[in-house]
Amino acid sequence: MSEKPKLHYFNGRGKMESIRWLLAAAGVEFEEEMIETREQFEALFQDGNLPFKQVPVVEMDGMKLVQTKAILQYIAAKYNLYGKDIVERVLIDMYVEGTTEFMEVIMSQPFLQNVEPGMQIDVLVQKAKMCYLPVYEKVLRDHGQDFLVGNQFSWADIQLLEAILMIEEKSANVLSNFPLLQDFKERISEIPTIKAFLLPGSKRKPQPDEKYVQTVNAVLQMYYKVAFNFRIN
Ligand SMILES: N[C@@H](CCC(=O)N[C@@H](CS)C(=O)NCC(=O)O)C(=O)O
Repeated sequence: MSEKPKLHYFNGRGKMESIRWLLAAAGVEFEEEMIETREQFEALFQDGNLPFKQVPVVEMDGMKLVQTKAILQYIAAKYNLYGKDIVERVLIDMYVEGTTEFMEVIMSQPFLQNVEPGMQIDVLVQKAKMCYLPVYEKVLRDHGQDFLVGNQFSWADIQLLEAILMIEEKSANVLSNFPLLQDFKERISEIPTIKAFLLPGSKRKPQPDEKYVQTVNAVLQMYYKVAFNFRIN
């Protein structure tokens, strides 16, 4: 029997959360090694085998996987959540890229300084309503099917649900003008593996709090002072 994947990351959402969602949706149990200190972070890379010295790191199938997108693509392909041909695959990639882009803006928000918090949330919600959600509503309307791609449950559906729930945390009625996305949310949330992941006590992480932000800042040290540049256009 193969070992459970082991996820190395902070005890919070960040770039690992979509990986947690995808594994959970695929029905794969996993373990987590939470990074709390700079020493732990550096120890991860001491053998020199991890090229970018960044997390997420996922140990699975005898490999230490890095780079979030590559990890997600591997898991999606392995568990048949990545379409049946290259046309479906590119659609899944396109839809996933859209949700990733949006979730990354939300994710970086607690680490930004000198921007008034209410202002950030207003901009995010407006952008979701005007630019992102209409794309997915239209896809569902145009083909009239239950899932985004190929009439089959895929990584694109999983990540869209993750993104919808994240936006709803900022604005509860954000789906009010998107009836097909409301139905989509209900439908995908009922898939047994996802339903279980949405229950309290699962490995799904809560919204970032002060402690999470402090830990990430302390572990990554200088990194956040230079890496984030908030784009609102
Ligand atoms: N392209 C990488 C970026 C990963 C990344 O920026 N990770 C951050 C934590 S969320 C990190 O480890 N930063 C430390 C560094 O770059 O030195 C991915 O998508 O996995």
